[in-house]
Amino acid sequence: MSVSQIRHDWTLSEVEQLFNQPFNDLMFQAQTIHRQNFNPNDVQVSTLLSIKTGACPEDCKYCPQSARNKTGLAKEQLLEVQKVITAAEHAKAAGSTRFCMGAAWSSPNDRDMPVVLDMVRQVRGMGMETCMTLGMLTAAQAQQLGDAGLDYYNHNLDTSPEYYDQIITTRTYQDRLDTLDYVRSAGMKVCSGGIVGLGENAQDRYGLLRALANLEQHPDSVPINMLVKVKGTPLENVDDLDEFEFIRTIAVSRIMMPKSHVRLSAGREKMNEQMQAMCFLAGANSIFYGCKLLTTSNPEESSDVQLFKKLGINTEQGRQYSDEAFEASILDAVKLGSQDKMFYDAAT
Ligand code: SAM
Ligand code: DTB
Ligand code: SF4
Repeated sequence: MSVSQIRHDWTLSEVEQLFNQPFNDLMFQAQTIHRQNFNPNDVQVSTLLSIKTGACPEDCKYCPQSARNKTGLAKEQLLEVQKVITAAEHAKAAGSTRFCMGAAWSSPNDRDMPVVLDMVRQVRGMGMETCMTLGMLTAAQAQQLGDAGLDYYNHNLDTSPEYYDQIITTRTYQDRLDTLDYVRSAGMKVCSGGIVGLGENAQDRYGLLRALANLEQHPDSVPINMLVKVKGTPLENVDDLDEFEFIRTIAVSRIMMPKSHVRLSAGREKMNEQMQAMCFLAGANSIFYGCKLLTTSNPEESSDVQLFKKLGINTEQGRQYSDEAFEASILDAVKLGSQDKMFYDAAT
């Protein structure tokens, strides 16, 4: 089997074996596959903006925006388009290439669609990639977004099918899969991942990654979030997930979905530089950039710039190295075990 073969038939025991191999072997395998598919020193950066905050009717136990969770979050109406454009301009000036707009909706109301579509057109008109996460969509809403030029739609599976009803009861796993189908059918790219550290067990992490990788087509972008524990949510006191387990989750995502961007997502504020560097080594090649996620904080832009400088990371400019010659040379290097050939020089 080629190490970067695209598969959609993973079994739980195969995922378990990937997770539980010695850490160094796992990291080597993930980094090898990463290098077959991407420039290892490029990281894509996306900036988030909450375009409608709080009072969400869904009961997601992790979420500060659910109306059932008493988090003291101020509820806001849908933002005016001009405010969204101003935030996108700031993000672009700070070096972000994708602008991701999120709304605390169960699903968008048709009467809000014209405003949302206007946001897509205008942000795209600024030369940024666009992403939205608005909850469940109908096929018709997905088509409208696709026709307006939305590049990506984010809709996470969140956790394994087995653990799901411990976390959300107001929409089903199948509802989520249906939205992902509508997004694909409307010609948009799919951004779908999940959260770890929800109190799930290891089998649930295997199940989440298996559900993502066994989709008919791998998501183009796979956000892996570490739970941000927010006071007033039912998960505020859940035990911390071991950091190596988080890094292993990134590495296994990279191996199972070799050509997808794996995003080191929420939770970075609590991670030190070395931990983040390990995540990049494990194959993460995207982050949320900007001092705020949707409602919680994220590292300052300046500290991310410093970290990238220390690590020699470039923000991605659409360069990908997936051509056969590059892949063959990397495979040769792996076979020979040659360190010299393994390391790609970001500056060339
Ligand atoms: N309301 C829409 C939905 O849920 O489909 C879109 C916005 S929602 C906030 C997007 C994603 O953010 C969720 O699916 C979840 O994976 C992630 N998220 C929300 N709260 C989080 C938290 N406290 N820690 C980590 N990730 C979180
Ligand atoms: C995703 O997977 N993570 C982002 C984005 N998609 C929309 C959201 C993280 C939210 C963290 C909690 C907050 O800031 O409200
Ligand atoms: Fe609402 Fe999305 Fe938060 Fe769930 S994750 S409560 S759907 S905003």
